[in-house]
Amino acid sequence: MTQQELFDAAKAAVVAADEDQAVAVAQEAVAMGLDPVRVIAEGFTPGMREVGDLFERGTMFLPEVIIASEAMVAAVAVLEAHLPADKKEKKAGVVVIGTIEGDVHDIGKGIVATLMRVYGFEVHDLGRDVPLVSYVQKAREVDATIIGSSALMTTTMMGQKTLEKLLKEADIRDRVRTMVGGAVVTQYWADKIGADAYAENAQEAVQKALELVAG
Ligand code: HCB
Repeated sequence: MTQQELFDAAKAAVVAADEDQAVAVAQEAVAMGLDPVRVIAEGFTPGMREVGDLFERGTMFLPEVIIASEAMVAAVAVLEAHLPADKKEKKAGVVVIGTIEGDVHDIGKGIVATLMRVYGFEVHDLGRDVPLVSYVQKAREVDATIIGSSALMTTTMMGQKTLEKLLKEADIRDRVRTMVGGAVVTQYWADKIGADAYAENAQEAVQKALELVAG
């Protein structure tokens, strides 16, 4: 199997909501020595995007989306186990990350958190459906450098705007950098609410996080 064929097989397994097949493809990728980050980004993630399109068009229904996302999570777990362990002696920074309250979408946020750990960040993952005040509390507690929030719905992205306000009210906005992401979020939205960075995917999230701590 070529690399491109494997990416196609990964996408197909998620679209077919076939967990066994998705795990088998992930294991094959490991056996082939492929970069786990590329397999997630160029194989499984496009599959999940296709699932979203099918759901939107009414040709796939919520129970199938749930099974497809379980297939993706299982495959990503296989690949994440093969990411290089963080061996950096100096911490890149402290990150608090979570999916905004009211939102249960956490696959992408989980990938971002994992990749940030690989790049030497100390990551505190608050999970999903996270009350806004929890970001503020955790950031204070661990003296966070970066707060990353994820929103996949137009309703919950409003929480990212409120979070900016809460951080100012708590008087810690000038001590942390904020990064926003998630399917519905854009650079325009980040600029509009005054977030310090927007990342379209996990690799970009790491790159922007490194720039934020450097700058
Ligand atoms: Co869900 N859902 N869903 N869903 N879902 C979306 C998000 C829609 C866009 C689908 C659609 O209509 N086309 C839509 C939202 C529409 C909108 O508001 N504009 C939607 C809806 C409506 C809903 C429900 C309301 C459906 C219902 O109940 N009727 C419900 C929400 C309930 C709730 O949250 N209160 C719901 C439920 C579900 C599940 C449970 C079935 C499942 C989630 C499982 C889980 O996450 N544990 C699910 C899924 C899987 C999706 C889609 C199909 C895929 C999301 C995904 O995992 N993508 C999604 C369609 C889509 O996104 N196009 C659909 C793959 C990951 C890897 O990409 O974008 O999340 P990502 O993350 C990237 C990137 O954004 C960035 O890096 C990540 C890695 O590369 N990033 C960050 C993410 N977070 C970051 C944070 C940072 O700081 C920086 C970068």
